[in-house]
Amino acid sequence: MQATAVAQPNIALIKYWGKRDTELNLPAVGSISITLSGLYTRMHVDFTADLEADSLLVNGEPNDKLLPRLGRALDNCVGTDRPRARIASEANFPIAAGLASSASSFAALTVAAAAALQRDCTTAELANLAGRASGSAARSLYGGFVELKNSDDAVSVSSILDPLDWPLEVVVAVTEKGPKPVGSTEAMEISRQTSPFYERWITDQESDLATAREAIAARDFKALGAIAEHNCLKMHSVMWSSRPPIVYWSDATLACLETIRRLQADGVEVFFTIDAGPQVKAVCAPGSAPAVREALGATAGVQALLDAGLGAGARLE
Ligand code: 2P0
Repeated sequence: MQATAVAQPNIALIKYWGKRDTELNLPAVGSISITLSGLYTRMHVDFTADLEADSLLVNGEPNDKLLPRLGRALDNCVGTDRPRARIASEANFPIAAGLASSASSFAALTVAAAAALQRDCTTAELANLAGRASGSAARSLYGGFVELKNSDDAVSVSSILDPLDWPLEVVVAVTEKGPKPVGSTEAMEISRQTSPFYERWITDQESDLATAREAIAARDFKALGAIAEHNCLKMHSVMWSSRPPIVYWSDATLACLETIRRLQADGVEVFFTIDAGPQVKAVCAPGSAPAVREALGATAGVQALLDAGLGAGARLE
């Protein structure tokens, strides 16, 4: 009754921020993301009949703080009458720092848990189960360019372009390695309840999704960059205008944006996106990554760079 799965984080180009149902963890808006290669979470789940309690190792260290949420995800995935589990997780990038570690963790956990108990689930079912644990995790079940749409009381997720058809690259500028001040689950609810911009964020999302979808279909880098940057800054405006304000940026975040603006002015094909954390993700057209890497590496406050291409969906090992 054990299995191991690997999943890669994904970065939303058109973001998910806000829930329409907190009980079922259903997003208020659709989203479009790219699944990364190079960064991964590997999750081993071992259900054992005589265990008294679940346990969790994260990169080899016991972790009781994250355990309850993973235990709830297992309950939700395979039922509360499940045997207790030994869970071991391993990631090659910082967790809980706005690098989408919950997406890859819950995608891998769901795939491993279902396989360990020989549940015969389709990818669409696994995506919904992963999404119950973390909205963005539903997208990491699929590779390349991925769209998440809302349906009645579920999500419907699909790959809209294969990575080989448009092999973009991503340079992540890590500006802080510590955990973020407020988790996105809590922050989204604060925004929904208090930001005067929240309603407009929701109503404009369909049009941003359509623009991004068209840009991806046409492989139009400029158009995709323009809508992705706009959607990202709009989401952060919702966060900043919440009460209390939710500000994930640091001065290094802004310095990275300035570097990217300078690269764009010099004709380098790159755009930025920023999630619930201070890291800046620079999305690069094929061939642009070396120049972006060099410029971000020389930007004040950048502590490390991570390189990624576009990768595959979650899978068993
Ligand atoms: C996204 N983020 O679309 C957006 C952009 C962060 C900013 O999805 O509450 O960890 O677990 O469903 O998936 C992060 O939120 O939130 C996220 P929950 P999740 O990638």
